[in-house]
Amino acid sequence: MPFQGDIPLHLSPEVRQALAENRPVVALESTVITHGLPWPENFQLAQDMEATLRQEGATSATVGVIDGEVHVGLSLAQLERLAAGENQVKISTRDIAPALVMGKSGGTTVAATAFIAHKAGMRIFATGGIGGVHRVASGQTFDISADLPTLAQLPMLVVCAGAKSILDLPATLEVLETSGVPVVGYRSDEFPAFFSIESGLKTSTRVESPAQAARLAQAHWGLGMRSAVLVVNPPPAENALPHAQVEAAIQQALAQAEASGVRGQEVTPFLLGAVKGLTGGASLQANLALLLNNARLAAQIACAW
Ligand code: PSU
Ligand code: MN
Repeated sequence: MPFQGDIPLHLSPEVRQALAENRPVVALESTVITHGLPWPENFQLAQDMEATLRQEGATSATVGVIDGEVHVGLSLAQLERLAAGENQVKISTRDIAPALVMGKSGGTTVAATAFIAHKAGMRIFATGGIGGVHRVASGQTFDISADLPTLAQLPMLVVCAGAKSILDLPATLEVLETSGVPVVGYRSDEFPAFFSIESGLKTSTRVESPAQAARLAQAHWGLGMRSAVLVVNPPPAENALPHAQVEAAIQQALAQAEASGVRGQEVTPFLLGAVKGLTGGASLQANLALLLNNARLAAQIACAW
């Protein structure tokens, strides 16, 4: 009976040591590697994220599932397997146990990564954009990412560039408000729309420094709150795309999704892929730049902790 008792997390030696010595560690997700970016950019990006964390003085803990084992901190060979491998599954919170039992390999979403990182004793996590409330296409009634209920329940500080405007951003912000998740603009009052600095929506508060972000999260949890703190970092201006340009691509992507009858966990990767195709290389460059930007800020917050 291999699964009696607690499921072991396989920590890399670096992650184990950094946690034991109370040094800064930042968790990274891997659905962006398996389902969010094309090969070989995904493999390069995974390495660049880790290098960025190291340069800022933090240890990287990329979370993923390999052959039915949960890993926190991946070797280069394991990163390459997730990036290059066929048939990698997308693993959200509901999918972790099935992946373990079936011996699968795959990338963990924001929800699954936050869950595992918290279990491993981490507090800080960097990603590109969180999942949220989907826009409702005709014939479909309801689609809310497990990222939202997970952020409602886990005391993790998550650094992201908001959420992609493939989602219903006002509804996503409302659910975060209902869930008691502070949405903290990093040197900005505006909720970013991933590729775009502007969304027309406001954050609930802002901070001016990594140390202030750390203090805000400590105060939130010091009160006894159990919800996440979402630090939203605008994408770098050099690579950001105008909101209107992205919106035109999204309208087309949504129409394609509806025509092809895409449902369930395929919706997000389908829309992301369609938007990427429609905006050309510009959105890929923006995506890579904002991921590194978020890793940098997360490392600075971890170091200020
Ligand atoms: N947003 C992106 N790129 C991504 C994702 C979201 O810009 O790759 C991934 C994240 O891993 C996120 C997941 O947790 O998609 C959300 O999928 P769903 O809506 O099926 O929960
Ligand atoms: Mn969904």
